Amino acid sequence: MTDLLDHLRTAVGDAHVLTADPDVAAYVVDWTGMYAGRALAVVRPGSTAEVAAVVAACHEAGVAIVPQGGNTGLVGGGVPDASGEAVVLSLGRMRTVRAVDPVAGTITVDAGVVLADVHAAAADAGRLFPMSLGSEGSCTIGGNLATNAGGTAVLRYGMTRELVLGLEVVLPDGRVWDGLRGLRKDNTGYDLTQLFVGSEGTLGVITGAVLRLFPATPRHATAWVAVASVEAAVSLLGVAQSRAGAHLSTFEIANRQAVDLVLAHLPGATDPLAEPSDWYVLVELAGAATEEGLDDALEAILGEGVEAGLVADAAIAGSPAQRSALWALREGISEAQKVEGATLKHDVTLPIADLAAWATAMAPVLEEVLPGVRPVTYGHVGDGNLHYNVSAPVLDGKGRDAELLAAAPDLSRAIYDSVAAGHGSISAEHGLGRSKAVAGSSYKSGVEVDLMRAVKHALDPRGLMNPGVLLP
Ligand code: FAD
Ligand code: 2HG
Ligand code: ZN
Repeated sequence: MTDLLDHLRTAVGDAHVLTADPDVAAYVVDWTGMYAGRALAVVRPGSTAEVAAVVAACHEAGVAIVPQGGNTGLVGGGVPDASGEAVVLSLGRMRTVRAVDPVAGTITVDAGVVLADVHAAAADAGRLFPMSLGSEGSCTIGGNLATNAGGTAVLRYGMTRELVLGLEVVLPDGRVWDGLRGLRKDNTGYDLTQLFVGSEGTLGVITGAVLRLFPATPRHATAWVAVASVEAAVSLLGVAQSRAGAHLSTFEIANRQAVDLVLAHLPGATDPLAEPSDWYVLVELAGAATEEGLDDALEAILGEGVEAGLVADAAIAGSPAQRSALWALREGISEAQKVEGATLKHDVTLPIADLAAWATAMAPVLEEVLPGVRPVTYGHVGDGNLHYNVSAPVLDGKGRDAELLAAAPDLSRAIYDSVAAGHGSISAEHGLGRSKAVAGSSYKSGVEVDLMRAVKHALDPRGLMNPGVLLP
């Protein structure tokens, strides 16, 4: 392997090939702390040509590559396994915004550009890049594309795959595919761009992307709403859709357990409502600077919700600071649950009409597997997507994480079997990574798995791109 390391140093410079334990430490453990591996080296190329040279050298040496962006993934897909045989290829130095075209509505970026920096570049041009994730200060466009990330703006703008027009990709043998065309219309064969979206680093390394921009929406009307049940939340969604139409940009849900964790663990978080509720919804309408009437529309939604017995109470943001405080209650849940202790994550989608009955039926099933287990349920109810995450039972004031981890296979199987029976998906937006690679294939038909394997084999016949991720 000395030869390979020499080649890598020649390709990217000595300073960007990391091998010492303290230097690689941050790259081999994921955000959750549940996935920790070892790496032959961490390589940090600074350009597409350098990525191509690194990939070609690894291909030649038969060494596996784990692409990594911001390392905020939640399914263990961006960190190596325990073998220590793979190279982690970090896109962290590729942070150039290559071009912004407000009239065409496009922005062209390096894959390592952080999502928040894309927001800022779009805003500087008077436009909006709508993807919105709690991790947006660290996650990268390459990671967003590789996971087909969702988030809180999917309801209005769609998943990442709906926000991309073209890609530049370094293929597993080191060749570069330049698909940075950015055309709205291009019916010239298979859609290769979409093939790489959601491929989780298993088909190539994304090095650049042309993304779609939208008109800016600087006006907001935001409310934190107490509702009695998931059923009430879904009914209120219907009211909001009818009253706000295309202005409805966010409709998120959280149970009391989730909000309690935020209030307990995140400094400055406060409950805006006097009485506790079993469930909450964060509703936001957004519009252009010239659009008036968002506040009236929000009040009409809440008024109709109260009359229909769906809404128990609500806090409306009266200032940008209040809006941020309401958002923090929702966006802080992942972090708060991590501070609380071990988390079993289940990122599920079901038909929206079935969500309420599913969540109601699931709680007693989990209680039977592990008495006292705490469902921390939240997510993108407007997309039919719940984060049905589970925290440990508390006994004598202490979370019993070891019991939770011991029961994890049974708890997750119960949840996934029930989701599959309900014609849902066991990964709505986080991908399969390492944590769900086996489960992902087991809930698909043989035909579907065969097709996926055929695509993988066609692009990466030597199986060097992120082995063990997505496909077991
Ligand atoms: P990484 O974690 O580095 O990698 C993720 C996967 O993509 C890995 O398989 C990796 O190999 C691959 N990859 C990364 N870069 C490339 C590349 N350039 N080319 C090829 N493959 C690559 N996700 C959502 O969908 N919705 C949410 O609302 C959401 N909220 C989050 C909130 C928090 C607090 C956190 C910690 C995470 C959240 N996530 C969410 C998950 C995560 O942020 C997303 O999956 C994000 O898209 C990952 O980007 P990243 O740059 O960190 O990728
Ligand atoms: C969210 O919606 C993210 O907040 C993270 O998708 C969910 O941590 C999680 O399980
Ligand atoms: Zn989410």
